[in-house]
Amino acid sequence: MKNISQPKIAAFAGGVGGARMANGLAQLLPPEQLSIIVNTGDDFEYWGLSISPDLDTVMYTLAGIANPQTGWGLLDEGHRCLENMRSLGQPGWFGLGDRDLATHLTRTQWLREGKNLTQVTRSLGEALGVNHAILPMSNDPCRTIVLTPAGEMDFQTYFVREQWQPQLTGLRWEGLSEAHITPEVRQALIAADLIFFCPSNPFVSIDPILNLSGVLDLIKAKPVVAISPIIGGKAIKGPAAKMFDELLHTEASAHSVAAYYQHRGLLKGFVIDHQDQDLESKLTTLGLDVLVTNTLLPDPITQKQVARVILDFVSHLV
Ligand code: FO1
Repeated sequence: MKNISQPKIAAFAGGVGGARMANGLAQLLPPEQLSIIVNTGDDFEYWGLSISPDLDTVMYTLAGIANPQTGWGLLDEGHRCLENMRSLGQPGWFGLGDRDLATHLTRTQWLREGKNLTQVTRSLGEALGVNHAILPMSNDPCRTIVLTPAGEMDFQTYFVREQWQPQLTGLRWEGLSEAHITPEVRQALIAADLIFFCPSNPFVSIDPILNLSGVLDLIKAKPVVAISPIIGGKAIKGPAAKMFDELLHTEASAHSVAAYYQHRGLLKGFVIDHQDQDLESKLTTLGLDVLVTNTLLPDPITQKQVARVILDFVSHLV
């Protein structure tokens, strides 16, 4: 019998909600019990720099230096470089802050020197005092491409430049057939007693990880628990609700999130907010163990409280 009081958790995360949930777990679980596997489908090149927004958002959040208003980028940030880039006729739609630039310059340099993304992320995290393993899902590029009636575009152009307003007709991943999970991700999935899907966008944060060859096989024998990123039919941030409508032509709800994952028979447990407690019985008919609790994650103290309730819940599932 596993030492269930010390379950090893592999958490899948992307975006601000994912980072905040990971931060709650990281406050309660030591590094040897928590691996955070992060989406890299949002990665792109901008100003000649290699940008990995979801890796940086997890790293900054765990380091306690993320901008609390936006959730991404750094607090106490300036934008002098951005101003000058604009005056030089450079694009300015992706707001890179002055302090944040150091991360992108360093990542770009280290990648150019031959470090892989996992090594770069480890070194950046160590420099910022983050002890938990922040694991890119792959060292290979596997970029989310958004399909719209007007053509396709990379994820950041859709999400930031177009403020995720274009109507989606589909998604695809550039490089998916050549991309591999990293040895570190493989090891984390094999060692995990439980897989946890953070409250991230199922389509552009969790699916890019699940799509990678071998991941579904590595997790199918494990208990998987997800927390809904949709509360009261709405996403806290970003296009998740809009994507249920445009991609699946279904109404966004905690139930549609669970059903989306259950089509692949993925989940054993599901966490929903108090606002959605009327969905509990419907969810149990999907064969799910359901936890109803607060799932809003505005600050580190609340993130830790939510994580504690979730860890108590999942300890009965491993
Ligand atoms: N999101 C925005 O909506 N506007 C921005 O200008 C912006 C800049 C930015 C810079 C660095 C970074 O790590 C993230 C940034 N984001 C910005 C957020 C980012 O686009 C999203 O958080 C993820 O890609 C979605 O998961």
